[in-house]
Amino acid sequence: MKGKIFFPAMLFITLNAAAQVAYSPSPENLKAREWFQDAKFGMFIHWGVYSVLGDGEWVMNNQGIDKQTYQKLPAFFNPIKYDPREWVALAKAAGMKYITITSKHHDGFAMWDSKLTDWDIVDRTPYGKDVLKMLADECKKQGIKLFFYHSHLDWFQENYFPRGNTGQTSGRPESGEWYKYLDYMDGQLKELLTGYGDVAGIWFDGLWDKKDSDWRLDRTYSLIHSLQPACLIGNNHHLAPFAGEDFQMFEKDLPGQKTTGFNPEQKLGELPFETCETMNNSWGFNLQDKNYKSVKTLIRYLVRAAGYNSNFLLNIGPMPDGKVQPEFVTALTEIGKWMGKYGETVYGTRGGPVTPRSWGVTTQKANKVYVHILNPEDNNLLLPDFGKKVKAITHYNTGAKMKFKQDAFGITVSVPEESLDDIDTVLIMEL
Ligand code: FHN
Repeated sequence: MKGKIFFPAMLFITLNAAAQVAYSPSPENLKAREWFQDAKFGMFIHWGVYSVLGDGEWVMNNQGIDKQTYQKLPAFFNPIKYDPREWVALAKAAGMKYITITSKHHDGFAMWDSKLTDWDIVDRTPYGKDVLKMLADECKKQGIKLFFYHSHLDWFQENYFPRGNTGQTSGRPESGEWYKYLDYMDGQLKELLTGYGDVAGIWFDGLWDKKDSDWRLDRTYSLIHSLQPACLIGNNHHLAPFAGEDFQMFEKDLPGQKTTGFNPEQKLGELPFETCETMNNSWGFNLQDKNYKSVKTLIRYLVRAAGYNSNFLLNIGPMPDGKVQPEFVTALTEIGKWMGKYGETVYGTRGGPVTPRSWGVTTQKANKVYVHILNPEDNNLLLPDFGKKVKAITHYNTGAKMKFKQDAFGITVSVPEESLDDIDTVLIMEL
């Protein structure tokens, strides 16, 4: 790895120099990327010992809890109602095709039976079971793919030193061996990639905590791809993708939209996209957060994401007893009903020929373009010309033929008031 930094073009980009050099994705990996883009909709799960406090996954940092005190938490984590069958069934009922669960969040706690530490669910909690293994087995049974969210950032390990911008109150000594930490992280990833069946992807997060460090991404990414070539690597570093990554993610934002402040430097790459969002305002279980987004808002986010050629990863933060809060279950079930009806216009599509507009988005599959009108602005909709002859336009719900005209100015289609749907009015344009 070190030798690569002599490459003049890379000298000034520390992280690029550390990424998987000369990465050429395997055929299995390319196939997995296609699958990923077709799948479109996944369930994000933030679950850990922090859930006990009902104050989100950043509670250790935000409440300034030191390591000593935080270690009391696992004793209260006893999710006796955890039933992976229910979780997977819920994801499927919502129309989701994959699950991405936190194997380790920033508190460093391993949600599987790690042999490299006792800071894990089997060694420290009264529950004593490997919840990831249980979930992996169930996903396999129910035919849904599993990704692991894995935090680079670790507020617990002493070797995570020099420390980054967060976790300053954890009470760790002012010393540590950085490369030992990276060895430990790679060792844990190896456990996940060798003991849990096919892992559809690793979703990294937390690199932004120390973005100028030598993260040795080359070694980590190569390890993952050598163990499971089809495993898709994504990294929520909020920058343009590095070599060795297989998809690009956006947090609480559609690709290229820098509305949240998370992604100011983020550039769009060529890889498949995914955007993630919360159902209220929290990732990990938050007892007081009642800011639930409506089903309509969430469906529209999913549709917009598809129009931006992106997947949508929608988060739940299960409760410490292992149940998913009823508000989430209800909303996901409703979304699933909508997907049952409109799935054709989302799954297997790519961003359509008309780029996202204020009125909505387009998606496309073969010779069909799905026009999703989310904010109708007029009774006539003008689509810019995209160089293809339109044969017919029909209303997705009713099958009614829509009046339209195609000329040098584009395609004008009449969308009368009575044809509008409150969530999404979909028209099929046949090319
Ligand atoms: O700090 C995390 C946060 O807890 C959560 O996991 C989200 C999910 O995208 N990502 C991080 C912030 O970028």
